[in-house]
Amino acid sequence: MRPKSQTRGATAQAGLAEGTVVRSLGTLHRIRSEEGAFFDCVVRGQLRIRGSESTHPVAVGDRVSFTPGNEDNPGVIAEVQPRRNYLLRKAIGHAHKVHILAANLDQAILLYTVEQPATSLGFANRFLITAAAYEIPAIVVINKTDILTQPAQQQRLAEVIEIYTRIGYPVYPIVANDPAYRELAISLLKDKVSFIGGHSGVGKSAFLNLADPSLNLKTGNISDYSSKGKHTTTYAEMYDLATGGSLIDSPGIKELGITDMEPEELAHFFPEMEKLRSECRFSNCVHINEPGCKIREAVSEGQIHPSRYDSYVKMLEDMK
Ligand SMILES: Nc1nc2c(ncn2[C@@H]2O[C@H](COP(=O)(O)OP(=O)(O)OP(=O)(O)O)[C@@H](O)[C@H]2O)c(=O)[nH]1
Ligand SMILES: [Mg+2]
Ligand SMILES: [Zn+2]
Repeated sequence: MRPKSQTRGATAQAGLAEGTVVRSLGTLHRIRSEEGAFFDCVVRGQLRIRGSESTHPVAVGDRVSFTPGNEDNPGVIAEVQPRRNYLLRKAIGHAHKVHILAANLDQAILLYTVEQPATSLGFANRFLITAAAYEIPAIVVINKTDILTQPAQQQRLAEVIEIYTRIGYPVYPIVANDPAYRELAISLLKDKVSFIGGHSGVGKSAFLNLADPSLNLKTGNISDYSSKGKHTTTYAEMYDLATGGSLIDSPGIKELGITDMEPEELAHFFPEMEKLRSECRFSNCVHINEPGCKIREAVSEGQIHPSRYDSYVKMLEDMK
């Protein structure tokens, strides 16, 4: 354990700069200092690791104090400040570990596609509920609406808009490679730190390019974007927009994860269930087979969309 005097704010320590992690690649972390300069830094044994359940002690969006390096040696991260919030997914190959995707967010953007590739409602629900659980406001952006030419596709689009609008999420149908949507993208991102999530190929990088064409990020080929899991973007990176705000682009995700939640808490993060919960006969109702359950009544009466209740049941099972 380190002496108390050294664990105080990093600003108290001479020679340390403060900044934000904008990218994290293997052992090298790129930091943007308060003055807007970039430094590549490594982590040394001295780092105070908060959230030790993570496979990775430093995440994009982390506020850190660091010693800048020079031409021959990378800088060194001294301390990671406590995270205001974060999003995570389960780490591949580590049953009990998680991978923090991004930290200290003002907003989570779910980039949804009806087709090419189709995003499942289950994925969308889990994304929104996870963001809510970490107190991150979320919005739904539906991309590739230009390819929905068949009546059945239009109907599907209308249904998705209806599901999420009704429960209170802002929903924006867009076409990321059409500059007519640039002003909208800019206004959604302005002066916020946003994370954009969605499957590989939904157009996350295209959305960044829409908001700021000077970023010129690599996007997938038209010819392979219908096949899932192409992963054109291979690591998370935070980009500052000329028009204000920062956006974290990341590789496509399969799903987000939640840790440390009690089963009775899950319904809190479904806005349409949260409203009705207090009307269940039992205060500790988990809305599966208890008598007098208002939530199940609302599902059978069509007030709660079946896909939302399905997601609820699946997420509850995952917690066991
Ligand atoms: N028709 C159409 N194509 C789009 C739209 N937005 C993006 N695309 C195309 O979809 C493909 C995938 O876009 P990307 O931006 O690379 O997707 P991504 O979500 O960043 O994918 P990963 O980096 O693999 O996670 C590219 O060929 C884009 O040009 C859109 O609104 N309409
Ligand atoms: Mg990408
Ligand atoms: Zn209930």
